[in-house]
Amino acid sequence: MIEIRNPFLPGCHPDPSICRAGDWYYLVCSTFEYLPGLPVLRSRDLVRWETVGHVIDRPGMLDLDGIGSSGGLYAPTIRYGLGLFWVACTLVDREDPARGGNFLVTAADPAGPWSDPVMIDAEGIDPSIAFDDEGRVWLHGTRLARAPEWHDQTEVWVREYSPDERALVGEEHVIWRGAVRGAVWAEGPHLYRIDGRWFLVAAEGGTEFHHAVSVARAEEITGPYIGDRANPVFTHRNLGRTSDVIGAGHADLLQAPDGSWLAVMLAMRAADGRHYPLGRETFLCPVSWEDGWPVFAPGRGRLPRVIPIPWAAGAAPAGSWQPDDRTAGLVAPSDPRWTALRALPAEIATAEDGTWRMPVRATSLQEPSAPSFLGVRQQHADAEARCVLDVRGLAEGESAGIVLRQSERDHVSLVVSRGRAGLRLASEHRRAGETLRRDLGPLAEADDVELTLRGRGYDYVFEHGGVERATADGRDLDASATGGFLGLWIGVFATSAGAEPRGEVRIIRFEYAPARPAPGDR
Ligand code: 6LW
Repeated sequence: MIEIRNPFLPGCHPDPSICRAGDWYYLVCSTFEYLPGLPVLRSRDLVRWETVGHVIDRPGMLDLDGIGSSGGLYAPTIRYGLGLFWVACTLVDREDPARGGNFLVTAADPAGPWSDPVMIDAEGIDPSIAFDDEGRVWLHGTRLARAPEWHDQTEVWVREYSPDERALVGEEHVIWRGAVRGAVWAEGPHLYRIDGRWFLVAAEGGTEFHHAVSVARAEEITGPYIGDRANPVFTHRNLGRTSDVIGAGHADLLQAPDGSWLAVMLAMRAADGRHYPLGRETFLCPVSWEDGWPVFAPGRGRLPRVIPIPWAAGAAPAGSWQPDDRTAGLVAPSDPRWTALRALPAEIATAEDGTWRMPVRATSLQEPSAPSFLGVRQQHADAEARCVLDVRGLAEGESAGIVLRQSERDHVSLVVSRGRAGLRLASEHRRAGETLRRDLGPLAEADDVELTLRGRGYDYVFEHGGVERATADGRDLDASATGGFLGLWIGVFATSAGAEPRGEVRIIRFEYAPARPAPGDR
C-alpha cells in the first residue's frame, strides 16, 4: 500500500493550494521575495511529486525589487476551469495597484507559459477562485473589515469576475467575518460547490500557534453562510506546546479518485512546540463528511504522520518522485529548487558546465534588493549542505560564502573575503538588523574553497577544512523569533558590499542532503 508521510512537501511551502485536472493534481504555495515564484508541482497519487514549472518565471512579470523579506507573493490559489488553469495570488508591499496587490494569471498548460498578471481591483490578500454551474467565475478573498463595528477584524468578500472584461463585475458580497467574534483573521478563504451547496473553508487564528480551520455553508455562493457549530473544526492549538506539530491551518479541499476527501494545509514541525526553522510546510489531512459538514482528521483531531493512499496502488506515475528523492546530493543548476532573491536565478548567474558562474553584485544580503545569491529551502530538520566555490575571480574587497537565511535582517554566514594580503575567513551573525562579524584568520591561497553547513535540529555548525568555524541556533532564526513568514534557506552569495563590483565566484558544486532521515522527518 502506497502511503504518504507528512509533511509531504517539507521545507518552506506555506499556504498550499491544490486542484485536480484529469488524472493529475497540481499544487502551488507562497514564495514571498524568492523567484522564480509560485512553484507548480504535480502528482497522480499525492505521494510522488514533480515540479513542472513556476507561475512567475519570466523577467518583468512582476517587480519584486525593494520588497522586504516576507513581503512579495502571498497565498496563491490554483484552480482548473473553463478549459484553463487559473492562479490567483497577491503581490504584497507593492503599493501601486497597477503593479501590486491581487492578480490573476491563466495557462493552458500548468507547466507554463502563464499569462502576464491581470491586476484585480480588490483590496486584501488570499484571493481564490470558484466556478459555478453556469460557468461563471467568482473571485473571493479576505481584507480588513470595512464596517467600523468590525474594526481590525477581517472579512471575506466574493464577486463575479468577467474573463472577457478581465475585471470584477457586479455586486460585491461580504460573506464571512470569522466563526467567532474576535477570532483573529479570517483568511485563506476557499469556496467549493459540493452536493448542491456552497462551502467556505477559511483559516482563522493567525498563521501561528493559534491557527485553525473554520467552515460555513450556503445555498447560494453569495450567502448567507451559516457556520459549522463545531467551528473551528480543526486546530492543533488545543494540543498545546507539547505537540511537535503546531499551527495547522490554511486548508484546501480535494477529492480523490475513489471519492474520498482530503485537504492540504500548512503546519510547522516544532520540536520544542514553539520554534520551526523549516517554516510552514505542506501536510495532507484526511477528511470525512458527517451531517453534511466536513470533518478534518476524523477520529484523531490532529494531522497524522502517515496516510495510506489505497487508490494510488498501481498508479506509479512515470517520472515523478518523492521530494526526498531529489534532496539527497548534488543540486545541479538545472534543478527547479534553485531560487534567487527578487530576481530570477538566470538574471543572477549563468549555468555553465554544471556550475553556476555568479558575478559579484554591489548589493549584499542585507538590502531588500537582488544580491548575488542562489539558494534552496532547508527541507529536513537534520540536513547538510556543502558548497565548493572557485574564489579566484573575487577582486580585492569582495567576498563570497554560504548563508543560512531567514531575511535580510536575520541570517548567519561563513564568508571568504579577498583582502590586500590574500584570503581571510570570517563569520557574520546578523540578528534583527545588527551584524556581528568575527574574523577567523587568513586562508591559504587556493582556487577552490569548501564550506559546509550542518543542521541538527536547532543546532547549526558552519565548517571549513573539517573544522567548526561558527554556529547558529535555529531558535534565533525561525519566524517565531524574527517575525515574518519564512522558513530557512541555505545558499551561496557574493558581494562587493557597495563598492563597484568587478569579480565573480563560481559555484563549482552545491550539495544538499538529509543528514539522516529520522522517522517522521523528511
Ligand atoms: C497568507 C495569509 C497568512 O497570505 O499569512 O497569517 C500570509 N495568514 O493566509 C502569508 O503566508
